[in-house]
Amino acid sequence: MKRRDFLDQSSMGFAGLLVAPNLTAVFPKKEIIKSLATSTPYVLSTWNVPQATLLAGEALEKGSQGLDAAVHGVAFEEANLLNTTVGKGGAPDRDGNVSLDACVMNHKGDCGAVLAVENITHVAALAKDVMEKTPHVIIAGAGARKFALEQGYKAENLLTESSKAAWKKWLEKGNYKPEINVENHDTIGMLCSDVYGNLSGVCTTSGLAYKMMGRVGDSPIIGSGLYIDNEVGGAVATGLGEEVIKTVGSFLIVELMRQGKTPQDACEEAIERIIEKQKGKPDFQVAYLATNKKGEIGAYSVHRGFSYTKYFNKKTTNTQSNSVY
Ligand code: SD4
Repeated sequence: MKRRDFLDQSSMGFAGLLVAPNLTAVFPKKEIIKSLATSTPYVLSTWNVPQATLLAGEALEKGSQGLDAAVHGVAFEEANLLNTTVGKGGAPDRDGNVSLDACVMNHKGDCGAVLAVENITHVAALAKDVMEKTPHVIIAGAGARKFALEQGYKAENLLTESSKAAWKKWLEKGNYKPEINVENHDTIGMLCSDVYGNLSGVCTTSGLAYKMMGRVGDSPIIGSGLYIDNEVGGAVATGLGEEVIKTVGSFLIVELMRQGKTPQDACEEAIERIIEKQKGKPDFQVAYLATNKKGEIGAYSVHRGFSYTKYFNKKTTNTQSNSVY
């Protein structure tokens, strides 16, 4: 029996019993923004990032492949000094180094990632270069920086004066605790469905503010921060990466969609997997955003405050997701 046939049958049979019951009663209205037949392009981004999402959408309208459009879109936030969670201007680690993580995955299932890279702003593009120009999937740290310089990327100081001042203030107490994130921008996970009906994605971040030096979160880990299966759909994550990695969140969501769940139900189940392991109400945020090949969208988070931006029909809109708490 082919794996697909097995999964189709199992979703109707015993696998259903293995699925944890939903903890919450809130089910948002299903939003379907395209049918497979129309191939109208669309973009979904974590958080409120209208400009990045618009740039990606416009590239798709001009016929860009999904991954090219996503890398182009997130580059705007990577260069945005006011965004302290992505690219240049990102918050540093506790030793004052800004180190960036990113990964990309395309409709063919090819992927690339860079981990803990210093001095390079456009790490999503660099992850794509790892995918396209090397025999590897992941390059980390000094090796990723070296590869970037060989490819012609500019070495830059990514620590801005304001990020430095905020870090110095943090050092006064040096009390490290992941914050519940309710900001209106953060790690960008972006999913692009192009005019060819193909799905690709990118995830780019400076990671947790004041992390330990060398700490890497979920964002550049294929299957955790991002996963695409062009037969099924794609998912991206934001929030406390350690919790996403423990449940391989984005891969889990795509596999749940493969078994027949809607993106919304799949995101809710992935969040519930995280919550089940906690004793009581978690003091961290995790959020997921997903889409399937029908163009259905799902978004869900542990705490209130997560929103996603959508580009469709030449317009961007920002939508608050539902949450457990
Ligand atoms: C990380 N997931 O490094 C990232 C951080 C993030 O919202 O997404 N913050 O764990």
